[in-house]
Order: sequence, then C-alpha cells, then structure tokens
Amino acid sequence: MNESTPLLLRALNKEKLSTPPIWFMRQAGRYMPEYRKVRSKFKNFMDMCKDPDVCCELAMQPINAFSLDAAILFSDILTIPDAFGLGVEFIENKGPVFKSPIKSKDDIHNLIGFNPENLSYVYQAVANIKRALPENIPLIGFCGSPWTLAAYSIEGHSSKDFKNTINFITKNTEASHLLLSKLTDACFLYLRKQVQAGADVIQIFDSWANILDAQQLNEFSFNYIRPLITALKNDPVTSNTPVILFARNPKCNSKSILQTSADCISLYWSMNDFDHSLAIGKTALQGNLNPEILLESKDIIKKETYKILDKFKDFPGYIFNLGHGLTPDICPDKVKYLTEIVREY
Ligand code: 1CP
Repeated sequence: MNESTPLLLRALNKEKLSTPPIWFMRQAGRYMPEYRKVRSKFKNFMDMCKDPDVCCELAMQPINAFSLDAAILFSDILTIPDAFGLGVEFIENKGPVFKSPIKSKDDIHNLIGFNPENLSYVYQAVANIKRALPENIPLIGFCGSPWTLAAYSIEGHSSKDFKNTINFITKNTEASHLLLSKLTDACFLYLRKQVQAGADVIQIFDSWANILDAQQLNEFSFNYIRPLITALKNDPVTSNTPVILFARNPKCNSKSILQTSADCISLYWSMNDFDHSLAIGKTALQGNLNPEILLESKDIIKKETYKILDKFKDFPGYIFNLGHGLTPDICPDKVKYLTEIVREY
C-alpha cells in the first residue's frame, strides 16, 4: 500500500505507522449537541435508523467535528433481530425492549426466515454516507455478533448479567445453536450487502462476550464468529474487506481470540493481559483506552493516552480508539483534545 492509501487501511494491512489512524466506537451519539438536535425530531430511535438521509447526516457529524480517519455507519446492531420480527423498540432510560422476545424452543423453530432486503434502509444509508465522505476516509459497516444478538433476542432487553439468557442456553442448548446459526447466516448476508453498498471495513461487535465463561465463549460465541469471518473471506464480494472484532472483556486467552482470524482485534480497556507478541504480523490491534479517562482533566487524559501510545508504538498496525464506546456524559471538547494529542505524539 502506498502513501495515499487511507491510514486505517494501512494499519489494517499491519503497517507500522508514525501516527495511528483515529476513530471512536460510538463516535456519533448523544454526547454531541448536533446529534441531540436531530434525535429530538424522532420519537422512536428505530424510526431514525430507518431514514437513510438522517443516518448519513449523523455519521458525518463526528467526521466534520473532529476530522477522524474513518466513519462508521449510523445504525444499530438490533436491526437484525428487528428484521426477524422480534419488534425492537428503544425506551428512554431503559434501552432496547423487544415486543416478542424468544421464550421457547418453538419460538426458534418458528422464527421467520431472514430476508436481507428488509434492511435495505441500512444499505441505502451506507451508500449515502459513502457518497458524502471524502474519498480518503473509509467507511466501517458493522453487525452484532451472533451471540450478542441472541442474548438481546432471548433476554428481550438489556441486562447486567443476562441471567435468563444463560439459563435458556443451558436448558435449550440445541435450539440455542439453531438460533445462533440462523443469526450467523443473517449477519453474513447483511454484511455482504453493506460491502456491496460501499462499506470498506467491517466491525463485529461481541458486546456481551463478557457474560460467558471460557467454555461457553467458545461454544456459543467464537464458534459462530469464526465461520462468519471464514464465509466473508471466501465470498468474492467481501474477501478483501478487513474485519475488526470487538469482544468485550472476553474470558479467554490471546490465542483463542486470534484464532477467529479477524484482521484486527479491538481491545477492551481492561484487556491488559492480551499478548501483543502473538499478534505481530497476524492481526492489527485497535483501542484499549478506558473511555472514562475522557471524564478527567486534560492532564490526566494526556498522561493515560501517552501510556497507550507508548505501549503500541512499535506494534505493526495499531488503530487508535477507545476500549469501548463514547458515553453520553463525555464532553466533545475532550474528544477533540484527544485527537489532537494523538496526532502530536
Ligand atoms: O436514544 C438514543 O439516542 C439512542 C442511543 C443509541 C445510539 C446513538 C443507540 C441505542 N444506538 C446508537 C447507535 C449505534 N449503536 C451505533 C452507531 C453510532 C456510532 O458508532 O457512531 C453503533 C455502532 C451501535 C452499536 C451497538 N448498539 C452496540 C455495540 C457497541 C457497544 O457499545 O458495545 C450495542 C450493544 C447496541 C445496543 C444498543 N443500542 C442503543 C442502546 C441504548 C443499546 C443498549 C446498550 C446496552 O445494552 O447497555
């Protein structure tokens, strides 16, 4: 890759760069006043996600505010369960709530087939964002991991520990595997459509990897992420599209996460025992800064950011990001300051 190739793609190609590319998980969202202004026009969050022009405007907001090195599709991971007819709603201060969550084996057997065309509003948003972006800024498409989508679909809402889901998969293991394979097929078709519409990179969010023990993590999560990535690598449409995997604080050793064959591992902020030496030349790395640091003073932000940059300065293919998403309580000025000090380092 040459000097004119976007920094994000060079890092994903495992090149050592003097300045890392910068983008942030949840870079579009409630912490930005310009987001809140658009959001106030919609009663339902999902209605906003179904408007491709609004999604384009929202995805461009952080690019315009902070000149980041990548845009991410504005949408949500729960579009897939919604397309399976589970009725996803977002309730103020409560988060997602499903009208018809999965309650039994029969619900899984009777699930309607996934039709990727039902999510054409997402691919239209991808195309619009791609058109709005300068040519040198790549667009990241995304989906939730099959496990994380299954957890919301069974629990029916968010939860700290997803106890009902853990009970369900323990009691209904075979049917749970059927659900996970249906979700894996849906994720593949969905991501393929996003790439056809213009996504340059894909990120898979396994946001609830942390609630599984090591054995369950392999059985219910990585066992589906691995074939999903393999299917993407074997399809002519997606074979050249780099895949980033974010797993929230997974209870596994570095080897098993590397065995997913993701092109890049997005490190949660507390994943400090991840063995970088095993990743050299195999995968790029991303993230690792605790987002809560952004609630601190500029001095502390600088000190903690430099610790992360020192840690990855010799790693071939590091992408600067947080160890999880930006939260609504973070001040946009601090986000701007963070991008400046990374580029000055
Ligand atoms: O009322 C509002 O304004 C809704 C807030 C919001 C936003 C801005 C939600 C609801 N989703 C989003 C956008 C979103 N979600 C994006 C695009 C924005 C960007 O990154 O710039 C992305 C990539 C997501 C992905 C997402 N949604 C994840 C994975 C990332 C992560 O943080 O781990 C998850 C778990 C969700 C579910 C979700 N969506 C929204 C909420 C409140 C939740 C629940 C979170 C929980 O269970 O605690």
